[in-house]
Amino acid sequence: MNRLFVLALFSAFSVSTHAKTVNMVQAAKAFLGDITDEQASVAYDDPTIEEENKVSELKLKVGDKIKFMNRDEVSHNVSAIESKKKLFDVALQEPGAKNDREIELKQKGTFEVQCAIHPKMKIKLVVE
Ligand SMILES: [Cu+2]
Repeated sequence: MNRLFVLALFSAFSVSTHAKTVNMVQAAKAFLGDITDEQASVAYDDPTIEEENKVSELKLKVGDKIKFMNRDEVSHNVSAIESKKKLFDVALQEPGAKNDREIELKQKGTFEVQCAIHPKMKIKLVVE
């Protein structure tokens, strides 16, 4: 095996092992980090859960994934845009685990993740 091949193999391996999936839970009309279903079910009545887990900025890499999990009592409609260019569109997502959507990030940039229904739900997403 030549050295370049070994290096290429190593880089491919390290890229795939570093890719991660971040859970974004929609509860109490906010994007919350990795909270349990039990926390999500009471988030609306317990503002401390929202305060402690609210995500307003995310820094990820190309190849990483975001799993949108609607644990709210209402539907959400999440997309990510940069200027007018769309990175992804989760579209209308009803509550429940069966509607979880995993999005792979395929493009670098600084995007705004937002919900079309709830303008206050926003995340600044930086993909490197
Ligand atoms: Cu929403």
